[in-house]
Amino acid sequence: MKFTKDQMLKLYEELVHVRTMNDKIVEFIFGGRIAGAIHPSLGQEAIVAGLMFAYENTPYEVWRTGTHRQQAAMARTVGLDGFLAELMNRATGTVHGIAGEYHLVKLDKKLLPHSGVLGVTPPTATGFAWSLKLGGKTNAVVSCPFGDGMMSEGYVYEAMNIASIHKVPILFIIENNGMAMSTPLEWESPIEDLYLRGISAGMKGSSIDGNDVEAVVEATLEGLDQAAKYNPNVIEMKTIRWGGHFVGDKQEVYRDMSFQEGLEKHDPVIRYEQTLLERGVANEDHFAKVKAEQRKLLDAAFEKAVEAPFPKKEDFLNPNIVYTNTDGLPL
Ligand SMILES: Cc1ncc(C[n+]2csc(CCOP(=O)(O)OP(=O)(O)O)c2C)c(N)n1
Repeated sequence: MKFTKDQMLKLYEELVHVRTMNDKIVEFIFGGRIAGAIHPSLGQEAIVAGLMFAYENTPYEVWRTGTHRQQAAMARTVGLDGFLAELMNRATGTVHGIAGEYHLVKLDKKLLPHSGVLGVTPPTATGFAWSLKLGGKTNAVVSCPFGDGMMSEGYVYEAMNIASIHKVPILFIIENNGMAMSTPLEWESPIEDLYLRGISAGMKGSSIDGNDVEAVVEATLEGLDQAAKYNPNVIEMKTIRWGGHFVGDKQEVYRDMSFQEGLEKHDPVIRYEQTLLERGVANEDHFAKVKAEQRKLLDAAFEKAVEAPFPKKEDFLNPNIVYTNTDGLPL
């Protein structure tokens, strides 16, 4: 795909947006301003930014599942202010702050459920995509990103098998960051290339450099296109988890920390800056400007969210709040 100058600048802005959101999450947790186990996408920004861009630049209606590492993409789907308030369990959140990011569902915004139980999301997403086909809905697809650890759960194989047999309009995206909590990939998989799991289910599949934001966009657009033609498929995006499993997790206790050597070579933001410099599309002043703008935007958004009140006790028992509204369903 040939990216226009505007598209390249937009992609850079998205990368910086995702990186800044990660930085803000770390700042708020270590600053004692929010609590809970939050799993940022530090080092994996190209996947989050690339998916956000692809979802907004495909001709298809994209129903999508979130993950515990895709805060920025989920925020883009449901709205930044509502998402951040939800992340912080504030009453102004997308679903009144009672779901948090893990249990957030917003059907009228095409955000499908994702489960905290590893492995459950691909089967439910496959069922939803199958219903789109059975209901005669065309030009609508499901995008289902998940990690390498989840790929080892039995349900995921079954989901891929069913999707392949019934030609369901779904794109499976495996974010292979080489770690599942404290388990390195080689302890849970005898093969390094996880897209082969999809091939074994009879789907098309590929493996790409998940730290190359343009490669993520191109592969995702193609994968969505195939899915819309009832060719379910899988893309493995290889990346590196920089931090612990969640903010505050002491990964040095269990992880071989040699992965940190030369890490900047894989930094998706630095890499794209080099690409834009080489192409003469942007300069250092532009990079600094975008970083300052994103910082300002997210400083304000995080402050607004954290200042909001918590939900009331009654909200947790209110069925109109607890259960998702099915108004957004297409069929
Ligand atoms: C069935 C189940 N087992 C274990 C867990 C605990 N757990 C939560 S996230 C996670 C690792 C997920 O790894 P991966 O799918 O690679 O995603 P990543 O966190 O690396 O993005 C584990 C083991 C869980 N939530 N559900």
